[in-house]
Amino acid sequence: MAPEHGAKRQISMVGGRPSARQAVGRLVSRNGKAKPATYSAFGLLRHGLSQHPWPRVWRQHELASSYDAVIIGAGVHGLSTAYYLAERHGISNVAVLDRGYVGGGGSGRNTAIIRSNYLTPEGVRFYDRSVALYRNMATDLNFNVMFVPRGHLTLAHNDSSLRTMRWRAEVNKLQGVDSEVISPAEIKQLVPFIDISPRTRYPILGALYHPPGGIIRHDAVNWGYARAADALGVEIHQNTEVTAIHTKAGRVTGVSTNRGEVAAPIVVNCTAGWATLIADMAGVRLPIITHPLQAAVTEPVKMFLDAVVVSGSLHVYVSQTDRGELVFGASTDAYASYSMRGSLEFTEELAGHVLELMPSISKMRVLRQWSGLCDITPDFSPIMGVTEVEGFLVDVGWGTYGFKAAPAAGEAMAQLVATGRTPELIAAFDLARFSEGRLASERGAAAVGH
Ligand code: PYC
Repeated sequence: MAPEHGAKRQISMVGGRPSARQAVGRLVSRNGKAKPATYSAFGLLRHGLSQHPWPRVWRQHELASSYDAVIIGAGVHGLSTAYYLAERHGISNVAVLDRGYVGGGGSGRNTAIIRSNYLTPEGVRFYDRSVALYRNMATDLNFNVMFVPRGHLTLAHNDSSLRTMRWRAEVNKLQGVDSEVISPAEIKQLVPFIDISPRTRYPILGALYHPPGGIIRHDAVNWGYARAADALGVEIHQNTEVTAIHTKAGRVTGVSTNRGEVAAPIVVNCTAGWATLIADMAGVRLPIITHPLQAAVTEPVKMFLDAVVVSGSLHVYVSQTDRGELVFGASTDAYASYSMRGSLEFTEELAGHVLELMPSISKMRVLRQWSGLCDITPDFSPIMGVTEVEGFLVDVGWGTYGFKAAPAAGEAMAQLVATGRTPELIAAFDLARFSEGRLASERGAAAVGH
């Protein structure tokens, strides 16, 4: 355990969970823990025959005047923090506030890639914990999150990126994570449609192959956490914008919202895109610059691409969903902005790069493109933990890594709230590292160059 932080909690962790009767459509298990209603073939049949509506996946509440903890942001980080607070630590008098809707920010806009093939030992250990939690998530949350570990390939098109892939493979192996560098012929076996000929503009020299990597259904992860947190007594408040954060004598006391005032001894900033603006409200400055990141999806076709394929040099990553669509992403837009508009330049560049890798898909049509916001820190690692304002905690600065990190981040942040101590797993990602000169650079593990 890292040293205790100054923000020792003064809150009493009274359960506050709903009774079995209050939790309509929810159950209380034999060990006394509240659980969401089980989704099963029998349940489906019963509901079909009885024509009874399914219970709401999460409920609406009046906003109370105080909570043990307020979490800002009902994306996957805020929801997972709330879920683990309730599930692991019995702290359920918690409000998750969001000015929009559940999963409406980066949590519903990412390309849903899961992996732990990072560059630093701290990063590998941390993201590997997330992969482990994702692996069991469907069972833990009783929600089909559709995680498929299809394998993840990061292509190397020049000697220096091949060297970085070898470096990452060695660091991964030392941390017990399955990654190795493979040859173009082995790549071709995994991805038959890829062009590995030496005549291309960026010939493929090898790849970092990471079998545990894969894809998941991101909306299902958001909804699964929201449903499970709600069943444990957490309140989710959509359309509830935080307009101010209050402090007294160096510690947080609560927030103002468009629906009223809320007192809380703990406020956790789990926002992305607007993390700096929220932190500003508490008087905390974060070393973050926000850039848009665009993505696109094609019409569905028969399955032909099993692995996730990433090319840093071509600034593109691609995977095929279970429905058959190809999902593409690229680098962040070059300029800092809060805009979430797509651009024609993005689609044109993306198409050119994808066809350099897979010329045979030139007839596929792009159906949709969209954009999200990435909060980028100087070392491409997140900022998790305490701030100079007691009780004001941050889980921010995720750049392009946020979605895949959410289970481990939520678990660790919940532990920090509950115990007052920073878990070892996230100690390297504290805010103080920027003033103390101990960065944790994960730039070399970015899917594509930014
Ligand atoms: O880091 O794997 C990644 C990633 C994919 C899309 C954005 N980031």
